[in-house]
Amino acid sequence: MIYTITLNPAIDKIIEVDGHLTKKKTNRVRKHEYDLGGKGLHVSNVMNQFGVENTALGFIGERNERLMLKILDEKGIHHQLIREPDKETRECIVILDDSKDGSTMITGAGFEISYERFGKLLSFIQKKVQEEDVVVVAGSLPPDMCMTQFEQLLMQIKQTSCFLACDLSGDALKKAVEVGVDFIKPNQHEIQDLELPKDVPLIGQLEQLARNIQYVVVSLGEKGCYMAHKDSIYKIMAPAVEEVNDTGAGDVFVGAFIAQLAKRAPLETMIRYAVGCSASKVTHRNCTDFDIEHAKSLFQQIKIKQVEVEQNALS
Ligand code: TA6
Repeated sequence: MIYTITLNPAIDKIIEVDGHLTKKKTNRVRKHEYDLGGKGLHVSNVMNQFGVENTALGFIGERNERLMLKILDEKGIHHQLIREPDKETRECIVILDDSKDGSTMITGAGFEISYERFGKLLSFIQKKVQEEDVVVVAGSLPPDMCMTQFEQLLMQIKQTSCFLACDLSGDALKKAVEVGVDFIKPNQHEIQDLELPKDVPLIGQLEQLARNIQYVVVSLGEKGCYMAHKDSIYKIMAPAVEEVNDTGAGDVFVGAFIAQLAKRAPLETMIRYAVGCSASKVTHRNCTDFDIEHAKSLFQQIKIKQVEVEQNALS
C-alpha cells in the first residue's frame, strides 16, 4: 500500500483576474474555483490517475469539512483523514492573470493539531504500515508543530522499514535528511535550507546527500532537474511547454515518480513520467490536472544526461 501524509491540508482557491495582476489597482476577478490543496493530497490524486492504489492520511478541519470532503470526493481520493474539531482547513489562494509567467500563491497558515489527534496518526502508522509499503510525507507543517514532534512521526514511519519519501522544506527537510529517508525533492532554493558547505558546488552537494538517501532530486523549474541515485547523477532537461499554471507541478512530479516506483519501473521510465507529467501539469489551468498521454508525447524531448562528477566538485 502507498500512504500519503498531509499534515497541513488545504483547499486551493484559484482566482483568475483580468489583465495583469497589479498593485494599487483594482484587480477584477474573471472567475474563481476551488481545487484540491496540500501536497500529499495532490500526490494521492496523481497516483489515482496511474491506477495506483493509495490512502491519504493527515487531518481535516471540522468547520469547512463539507467543502473539503466534496473536493476529495470529486477527485476520488481514498482517505482516512483525522477530523480536528472546531478547526478550519486553510485556503491557499492561487492567482492567475494574463501574463502567462506563472501563478501567484498565497498560502494560509493552517490549524494546530492536538496531541490526541497526532497520537491517532502515530498509532495508525504503527498498526497498518508494513515494510513493503511506501509513505510519502509532503507539504508544510501545521503551525506550532515542533521538530521533536515531527521527528517522532518520521521515526514511527522509519520503524516500519517502509520506503519513506519526503517533499518538505526548511527545518522539516533538514530533519528528514538528519533521520535518513529514501527520497527528497528540494528545489534549488530549498536545498540551501540544508546548510551544506557553501564552497561545495550543487553537484557535490547532491553527491553528499545521495550517500544516505536513495533518490535525491533537485528541481530547477522549467529547466528540469538533477537526480542522484546510487553512484550516478543525472541532469534532466524538461520539455518546452506553454505555461499556464505552475502550481502543483512539483506534486505531480513526486506522484508520477512514486507511482512508477510502485510499478517497479526502471529509473529512466520513472524520470520520464515524472518530468513529462509535471510539464503537462503546467499547461493546465487548475492545480491538479495533467494528462498522461500528453506526458508520453513529451518523452522524446526529455533529455537525460549522466553528469561526470569531477573530484573538485566533491571536496
Ligand atoms: O504544490 C501546490 C500545493 O500543494 C497547493 O495545492 C497548496 O495547497 C500548497 O502547495 C501548499 O503548500 P505547503 O507547502 O504550504 O504545504
